[in-house]
Amino acid sequence: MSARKIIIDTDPGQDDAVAILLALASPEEIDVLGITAVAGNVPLNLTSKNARIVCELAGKHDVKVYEGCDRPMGRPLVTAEHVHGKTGLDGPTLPDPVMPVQDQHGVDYIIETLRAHDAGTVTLCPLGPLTNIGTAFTKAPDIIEKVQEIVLMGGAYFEVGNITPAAEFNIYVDPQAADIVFKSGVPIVVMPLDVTHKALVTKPRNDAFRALNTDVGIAVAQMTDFFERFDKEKYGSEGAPLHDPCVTAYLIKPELFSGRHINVEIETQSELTMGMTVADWWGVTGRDANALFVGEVDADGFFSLLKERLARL
Ligand SMILES: [Ca+2]
Repeated sequence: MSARKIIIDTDPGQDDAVAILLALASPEEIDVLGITAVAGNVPLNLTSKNARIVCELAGKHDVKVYEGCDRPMGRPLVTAEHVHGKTGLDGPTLPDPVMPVQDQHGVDYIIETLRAHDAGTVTLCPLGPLTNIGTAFTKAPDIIEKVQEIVLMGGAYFEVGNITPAAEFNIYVDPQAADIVFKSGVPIVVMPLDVTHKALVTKPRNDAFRALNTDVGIAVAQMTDFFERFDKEKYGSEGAPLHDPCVTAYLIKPELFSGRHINVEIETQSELTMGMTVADWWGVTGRDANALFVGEVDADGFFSLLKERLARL
């Protein structure tokens, strides 16, 4: 089987960084056509810079990184420096990138790439707010039917919210874009907090990254050390959840994950519950399923995959 062609749409973010590293370490399964940065965890100038820092950390200087939207489709930008630090990639000290940003706008890159490929041959992997994807679908509706699948990190049902009591960060930041994506008809796989909160970097798992004793292994251990402080304090859990790598791990080993095909709709009206993923987990609405909403992960399998692949870089 040939490698699956993907575009990673991202707002790094320490967990985005690990997701990108996992993809770049797995060329047999994943062909990263390009990376589009979006404003989210931190503003666009930093997510774009961080995406390039991560490519260079992986030794992949030839990956093309594009800057997409610098703010949500219809709301002011909300960021999350309280989780990820001022740079978005706090933890390790990594050199500024020398790779350039591509001239083309990230949204135009997504449109052009999908138009240039046969229908059903490119997968979109959003790891941040869905602004770039929602904007591309609005600007060029002809590309929607060309997308093979969208595998995204966002939302929650049982875990409800992390940025508000009702909403997960990525969906909350741009609910309008998320609504467009979930109504697009494209097959969607969702990695909500329900599953990412089961992918915890415990002390032994962090030690295993560090023990790789490579630049990548040490940087990943330092990144997870950094945002673990926040999560331990907030949730009292035994380690930080590795949200975004669930997306790229799914592309490599989908058998590590399980969930339900259900209807998911996005709250775009109520300020109280703005960005909530209204997930019909119990099948009470009769509305058509539009997403595979993942609930379980084999965490040991997930971390052994990560360790094995990161060791290659
Ligand atoms: Ca992210």
